Amino acid sequence: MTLTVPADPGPFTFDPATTALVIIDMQRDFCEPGGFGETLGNDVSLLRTVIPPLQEVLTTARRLGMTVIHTREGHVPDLSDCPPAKLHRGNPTLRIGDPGPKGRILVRGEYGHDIVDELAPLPGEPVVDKPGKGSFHGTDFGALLADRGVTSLIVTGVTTEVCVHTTVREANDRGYECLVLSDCVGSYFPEFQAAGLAMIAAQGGIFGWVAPSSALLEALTREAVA
Ligand code: C5J
Repeated sequence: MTLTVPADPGPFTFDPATTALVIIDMQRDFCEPGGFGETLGNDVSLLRTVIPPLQEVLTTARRLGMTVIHTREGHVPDLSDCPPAKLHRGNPTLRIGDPGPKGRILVRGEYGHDIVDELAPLPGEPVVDKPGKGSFHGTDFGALLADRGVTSLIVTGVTTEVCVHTTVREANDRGYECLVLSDCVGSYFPEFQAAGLAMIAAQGGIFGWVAPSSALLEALTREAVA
């Protein structure tokens, strides 16, 4: 079954049976006050705007039995998987591993590291813990996709220009077709949001396709009715 979504730079065609909804790093550490994002001086409310449309996409994907994969950026408690360059870079109020209001910043197992309640994974939905910005680096993400016969990705989450972009670039190089949902990805910087989306679809879709979630939902709803 092939579905078509009107997208930029042109129609995105996919088969829901071989497509995964990928939800990148919708963690309290990025989306709620007191986490990693806020320690870097960011306004986390900008990221929270993606939660309602993403909830709708997630509900529909689950109803249709599509593969859903969540990711979380973070580090093991002894920080042995955190390169010094990442640990010491910038001037945050709290560094990775420091105790914060939601537990140790960006450390696996801590409350702040986990996914926001609104998008909590269901039992059986894979959660990929990644030490870097990309979802393939240092993880079993590629193997999970291969095991499930996935060839296309619908990419959502935060932040557009960092972990979403890195994942889409990694996926593109590995031959996956990626549709990025413009209202289901978010940035602390409106200008990066606009540029990040434009860069994906530019040059005939150099990294993939971009469409609003309404366009995907329309295609999936037609599938559910058919
Ligand atoms: C960042 C991410 N921005 N998930 N991580 O550090 O995009």
